Amino acid sequence: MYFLVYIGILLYVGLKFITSALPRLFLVPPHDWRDKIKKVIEHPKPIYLKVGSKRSAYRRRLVLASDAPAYYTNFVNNKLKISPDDAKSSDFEHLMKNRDVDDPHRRLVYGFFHPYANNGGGGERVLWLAVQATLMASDRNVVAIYTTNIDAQPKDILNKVQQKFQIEHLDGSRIVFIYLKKYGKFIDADYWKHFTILGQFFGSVVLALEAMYELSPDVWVDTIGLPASYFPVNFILKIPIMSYVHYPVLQPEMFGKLKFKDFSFNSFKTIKPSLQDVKELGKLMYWSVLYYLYVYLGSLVDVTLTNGTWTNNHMQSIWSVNKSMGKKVDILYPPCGEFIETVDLVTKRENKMLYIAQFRPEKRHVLILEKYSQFLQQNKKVSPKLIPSLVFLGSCRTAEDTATLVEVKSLASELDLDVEFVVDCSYEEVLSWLSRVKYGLNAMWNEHFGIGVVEYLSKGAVPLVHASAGPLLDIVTGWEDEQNKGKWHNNTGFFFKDSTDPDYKGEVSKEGFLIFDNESFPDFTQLLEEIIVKHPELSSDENLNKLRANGQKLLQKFSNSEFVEQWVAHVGELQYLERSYRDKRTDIVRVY
Ligand SMILES: *[C@@H]1O[C@H](CO)[C@@H](O)[C@H](O)[C@H]1NC(C)=O
Ligand SMILES: *[C@@H]1O[C@H](CO)[C@@H](O)[C@H](O)[C@H]1NC(C)=O
Ligand SMILES: *[C@@H]1O[C@H](CO)[C@@H](O)[C@H](O)[C@H]1NC(C)=O
Ligand SMILES: CC(=O)N[C@H]1CO[C@H](CO)[C@@H](O)[C@@H]1O
Repeated sequence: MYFLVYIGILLYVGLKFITSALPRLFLVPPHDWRDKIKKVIEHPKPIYLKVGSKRSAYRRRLVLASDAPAYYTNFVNNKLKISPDDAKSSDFEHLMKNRDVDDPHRRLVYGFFHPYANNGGGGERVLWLAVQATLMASDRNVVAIYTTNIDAQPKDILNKVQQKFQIEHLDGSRIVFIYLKKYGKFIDADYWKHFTILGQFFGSVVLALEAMYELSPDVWVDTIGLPASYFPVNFILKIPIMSYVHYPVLQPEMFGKLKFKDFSFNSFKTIKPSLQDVKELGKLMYWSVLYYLYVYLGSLVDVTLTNGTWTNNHMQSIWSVNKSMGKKVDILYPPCGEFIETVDLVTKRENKMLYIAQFRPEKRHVLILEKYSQFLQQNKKVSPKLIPSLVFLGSCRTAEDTATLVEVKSLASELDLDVEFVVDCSYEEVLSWLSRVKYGLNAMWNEHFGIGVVEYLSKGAVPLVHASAGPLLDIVTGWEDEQNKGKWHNNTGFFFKDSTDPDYKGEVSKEGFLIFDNESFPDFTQLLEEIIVKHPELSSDENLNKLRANGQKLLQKFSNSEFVEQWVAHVGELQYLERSYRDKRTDIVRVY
C-alpha cells in the first residue's frame, strides 16, 4: 500500500520536474543574466560567460539578439563568448530585452535536427534547400543545424553545400551550427546489434535532449526521420514540429508477415507451446509496441510533408490525420534541380530505347530482354528500321551488380539480341544519350520514385515505363487530359505491366500474354506491338514530339523553385502555429 503511495509521489514529482523545471532549465536564464552579460562585455579582456547548466537559455538570448547569430556555434568548445561586434553594438542590450509574442522584432529559431548534415545525399539536398527557403521567408528567421559531424567546420559544410548542390546565396550569418558531441553514436544503426529500431528511438530522445541543452529552438524541423525526437521536444518545449518524411520508419507490411501468419493462441492452450511459438509471439509484441509508439509520435507532429505519393499514402494511413486539429500530411516533392524547357524537337533522334538503371535484379533488365525478344519473334515481317533497339546504361557499384550485369549480357547473347551496354559512364555521356534517343525505359515494379524517369522527361526521351508507384502516380501523370486518365498511353508517355508483377491479378492467355484491352495495361511485348505495328501513328515523330512537349510541362513540380515556394508557405504556417502555442502558455516561459 505504502509502496504505491511512494510510486505515486515519485511519478508526480517526476512529471512536475519534466513539465516545469526542464522548460525553465532550457529556456529561462537566471534573474541576473543581464548583469552577467554586461560584466563580460565591459571586461577589458575577452572572457567566457559563466552560464552553469543554463547554456541553452543564455545562447538563445545571444542568438536572438545578435546581428550574426552564427558566431554562437559550439564548434570549438561548448563555452559561450560574446561576439566582439555584438559587444560593441549599442543596442545589443536593448535587443536582449524580454520578447513577448507581440513584439514585431521577435526572431524565431528553426531547429533542423539532421545529425548527418554534412553528407551529400538526396536527404541533405532537401535539408539545405529547406534551410535556404526558411531564411528567405523572413529576415527574422534564424536556423540552427543540429549535427553530429563534429569534424566539419561550419564554413566547410557551407562550402560543400554550395559545391555539391549549387545552393548559392545562403545567408551563413543566420545559420548556427550546434555540434552534438556526446550521444551521436546512439542513433547509429550499427551501435544496436539487437532491437535496432528501439535503440535508435532511445538514441534520438537522448540526442534531441543534448540538442535542446545547447540551444532550444522555437520550431523543430526533422528532415532526416528520427521521430522519437518529437517526444522530448513536445513534452518539454511545447513548440510546433514539422517532419519531412522520405520513408516511413515502420510500416505494417514490415511485420505483416508475422501478424497474418495464422498465429493461433491455441498453441498456448496446449500444455507446452513450442519455443518457435513463444518467439513468434514475442516478435509480434515487439513490433506492435514499436508501431503504436510510432503512431503516437506522429500525433505530435503539426505539419508532415512527404516526398511523394507512395510515402504520402503510407503516412496518411499510419499517422492518422486529425483534420479538426489542423494537422496535415502533404506531398512536397524533393527538389530535383531547375528545368528549363530546352528539348530540341527538330533534330531527328536515334530509334533507341534507353534504360538507365543500376544493374540490379529488381530493375528487371531480364524482363525487358525476354519481352523484347518475344516481340521480335512475333513480328518478323516488320521492317527492322521501325523497331527501336535497346541500350542499357548503368553503374556497377557492388560485386552483385557486376554479377547481374554478366547475367544480363549472357541472356542478351543467348536470345541473340543486339543490346548496347554502357557501364559506369560520366554524367556528360548520360546527358548526351538522353538527348539522342527516342525512348526512356523503366521496368521496376513499385519504384518509389524514379529520378531517372524525371530525367527522361526533362531531356525528351519519351517514357515507356512500368505502371506502378512513382512513374505512374508522381511523374508521367499526363498533362491536363482527362480523356486519357488511367490509360496505358498518355499524352506524355506509355505504360506497361507484367503478369510477373507481385500484385498482378489480371488474366493471362495460354501463350502467356496479358489479356489486355485499352482500359488496362499491356505487357511490354504488347506495348511495342501497339505503338509500332498496330498504331504506328503513336510512334510517329509528330506524336512523340507532342508527348515531349507535354512532358516538359510536368517537370515544374520537381523543381527547386517550386520546392522553395512551397516550403516558404509552410514556414508561414509554422510561424502562426508557434505564436498560438506560445500564446497558450501561462508560465514565465511565454516570454522566453
Ligand atoms: C523518397 O525517399 C525514398 C527514400 O529515400 C526514396 O526511395 C524515394 O525515391 C523518394 N521519393 C521521391 C519522390 O523522391
Ligand atoms: C481530433 O481532435 C479533436 C480536438 O482535439 C478531438 O476532439 C477529436 O476527438 C479528434 N479526433 C480523432 C479522430 O482523433
Ligand atoms: C480501344 O478500343 C476501342 C474499342 O474497343 C478501339 O476502337 C480502339 O482502337 C482502341 N484503341 C487503342 C489505342 O487500342
Ligand atoms: C496511366 C496514367 O498515368 N494516366 C494518366 C494520364 O493523364 C492523366 C491526366 O492527364 C492522369 O490523371 C492519368 O493518371
